[in-house]
Amino acid sequence: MRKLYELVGTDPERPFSPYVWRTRLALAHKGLDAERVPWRFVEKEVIAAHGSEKVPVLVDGDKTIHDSFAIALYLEETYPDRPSLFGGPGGREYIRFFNSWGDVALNGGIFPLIITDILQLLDAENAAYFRSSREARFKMSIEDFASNREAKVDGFRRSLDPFRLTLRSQPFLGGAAPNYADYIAFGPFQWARAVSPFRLLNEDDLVYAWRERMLDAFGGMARASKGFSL
Ligand SMILES: N[C@@H](CCC(=O)N[C@@H](CS)C(=O)NCC(=O)O)C(=O)O
Repeated sequence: MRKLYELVGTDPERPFSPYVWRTRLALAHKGLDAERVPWRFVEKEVIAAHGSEKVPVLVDGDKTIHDSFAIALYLEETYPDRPSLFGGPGGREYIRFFNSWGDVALNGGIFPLIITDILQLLDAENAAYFRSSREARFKMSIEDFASNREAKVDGFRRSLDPFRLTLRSQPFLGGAAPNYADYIAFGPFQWARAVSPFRLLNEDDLVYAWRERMLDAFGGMARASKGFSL
């Protein structure tokens, strides 16, 4: 019995956490099923029972793991006979750096571009929690944080140059096939796709083509989830 708690708003069919998407793809990579349990920001007591304040939370038999990177490590260690998430020895340590880059450059770069759209997906209680917790974190209003996104998106696109240069030589960060580096990078894009019609990438961008390949991975699992067409 495996269960994955995933963040949703009013629509349980529109999961939007970048971290949970990393875990969804890691489970698919390992060929493992999990029952998806919709969870909303204010339902703190549900995951507190599993020792966490955030999702993803994975319950696998009698084990509970939280934090997307810890879950990836757990899956690699517990299911070594399934395809490797980290591309073998050494990959795990290397991808730890990539996880930090994904959090800082991708999640951080995308957040101001889509944050106002997230509010539209939440009911009044969750929207009030989201606003107050994020405004406390950013020390400014959500509207100020989100201001001028048409100009900010240029800087975000430029920040993807190392990614773009890599994709000149290989279709995935993992090489010929995706691995956990791709799931780290894709989670933030799938988050944006789920919540916002704002265009992050131009169609002639190698990163756009990579995102298309990721949307098609595992039988189009991510593409089948509710999102805006980009
Ligand atoms: N480092 C964690 C971050 C998890 C995280 O921030 N999850 C968000 C959803 S995207 C959350 O559950 N937030 C709860 C809250 O803001 O109260 C991971 O990689 O799993």
